Amino acid sequence: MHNLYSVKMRAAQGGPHEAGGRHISGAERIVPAAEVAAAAEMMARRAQEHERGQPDFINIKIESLSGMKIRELTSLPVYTLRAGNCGEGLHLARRVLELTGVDPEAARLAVNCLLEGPAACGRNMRGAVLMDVHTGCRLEADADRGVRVSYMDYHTSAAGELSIKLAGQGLDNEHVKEALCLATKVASITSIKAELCWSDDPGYTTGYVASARLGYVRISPLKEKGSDCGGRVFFIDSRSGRLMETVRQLEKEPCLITALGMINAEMPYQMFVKNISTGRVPDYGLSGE
Ligand code: PML
Repeated sequence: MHNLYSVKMRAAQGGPHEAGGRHISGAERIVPAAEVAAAAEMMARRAQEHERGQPDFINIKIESLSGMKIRELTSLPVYTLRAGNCGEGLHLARRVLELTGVDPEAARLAVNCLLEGPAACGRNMRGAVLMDVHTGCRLEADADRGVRVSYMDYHTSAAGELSIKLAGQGLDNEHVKEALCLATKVASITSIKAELCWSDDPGYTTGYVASARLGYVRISPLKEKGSDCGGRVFFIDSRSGRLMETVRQLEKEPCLITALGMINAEMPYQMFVKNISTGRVPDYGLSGE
């Protein structure tokens, strides 16, 4: 894996993000030199066709990753849990967060933070909230900016296989592929205990809880159709003393997914708990569920 480039796009309406423009779309890839032009063209088109609106600012950034160490990862196993409505979905999300070791009050605060949207989480914040796993205290240095995860993609061979596997469960769409890639990078950083996310796209109501121990747990729905509230919360143990190093890894360390975890069929919550307590996640004390 050499001669790779990072290609990133961000688009906004009403001027650049840094001048108060409204975020419309963002994407990123890591590709060989020969695919840079095609990736950039695809991103420009994607920015212009986004359901959140027509951007008047599109930034495409291309950087060589030459000389940088690129970590190779296996994607998290995927689970899907169905809820009767958003309230039930959010309740499930809090329970799964608690299974990862997030304090119940921190889980409640994280859900509220995403429900209340950008105004509560920092105006125009495109990055993620960093929250203490025990206390629910916000840890990011700049609450308006948040923490941005960057420099991640699938290796070409894994991307093809992933599409086939996801299609088998009716999940072969960009939301799932990009979120699974990001969640896998985030979960691979040992100081991060869990992540909560749902999309700010008004038409996309599924979200997830992810962690290295439980996998990528999709929950549907987590929000009402038509709502543009959404975002990400990463839970970190601030007592680890690794806050700055964690932010550096999230924002700067390149990762490529070269192998794939299981893509499971939709299952009830109780079966999910049984699955993780008897199978891949030994020694986790979930048998009381
Ligand atoms: C999925 O269906 O697995 C994706 C859920 C989160 C999507 C986040 C986003 O697209 O902004």
